[in-house]
Amino acid sequence: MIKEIHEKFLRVVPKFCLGCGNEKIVDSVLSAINDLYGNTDDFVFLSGIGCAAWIPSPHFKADTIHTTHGRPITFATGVKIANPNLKVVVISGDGDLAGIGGNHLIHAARRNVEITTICVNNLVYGMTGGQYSPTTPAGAITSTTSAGNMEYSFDLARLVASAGASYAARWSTSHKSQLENSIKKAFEKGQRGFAFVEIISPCTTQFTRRNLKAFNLARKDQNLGEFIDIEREGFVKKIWEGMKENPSMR
Ligand SMILES: Cc1ncc(C[n+]2csc(CCOP(=O)(O)OP(=O)(O)O)c2C)c(N)n1
Ligand code: SF4
Ligand SMILES: [Mg+2]
Repeated sequence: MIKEIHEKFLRVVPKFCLGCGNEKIVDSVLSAINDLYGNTDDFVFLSGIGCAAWIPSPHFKADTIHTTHGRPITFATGVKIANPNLKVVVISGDGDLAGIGGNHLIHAARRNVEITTICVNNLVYGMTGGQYSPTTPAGAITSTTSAGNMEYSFDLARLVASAGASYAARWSTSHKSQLENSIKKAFEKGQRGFAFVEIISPCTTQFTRRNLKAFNLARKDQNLGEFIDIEREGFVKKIWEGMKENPSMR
């Protein structure tokens, strides 16, 4: 089945480092789309910069926008405002979405912008050499924390839930069926509000080999599951309703 899904949805078969979870995430996202919709006709995928940002672009045979570092949510908000009928999906990394783009993440959640965001949390800046990120567990060894990370990490799914999102969940790449169900839910919820799925997928090249202990600690600290699932009026819907009632808003 996955072979047919690859033929149907991929321009090129992804090649990440050996053991990298990004290939599993490609499969989970595409399987969820295939089950729910059978095609990507109404989708626009946006990503920032980093290994995770390569998941949709250039791989997906679909409309994709590879944006600048930290900014995919801002572009996604613009796309959704321009055409609210589209399914707008951001797929990017922890550094991109919670480091340089952290402010956009919390404000999109606060505004309840109708987009789906999938954050691949590999616990470091993978692409640029394994520097520590805002989600690196305390004590972890990275290329910039050789004596152990002195900082505490964000609990991303809870952060986004408390900022105002309609949906927030966290799974790991080892939880295939729960992850795919959450992605499906986030596609549907993302048409009515801000929907967020964090995927724990430690960078095998830059993180796991140095940090088996810290990774196990991180797993114990950060529970998996759904952290919020509510209905609130979305930002883009309000903008379009406002424009109908008050044409001077246009
Ligand atoms: C403005 C800007 N600053 C820094 C960089 C360098 N840079 C590229 S990717 C990246 C980190 C990406 O980390 P993450 O989003 O976690 O993606 P990963 O590679 O770990 O999947 C950085 C700092 C850049 N491209 N642009
Ligand atoms: S550097 Fe890390 S995140 Fe990037 S492809 Fe390799 S294993 Fe995956
Ligand atoms: Mg990362």
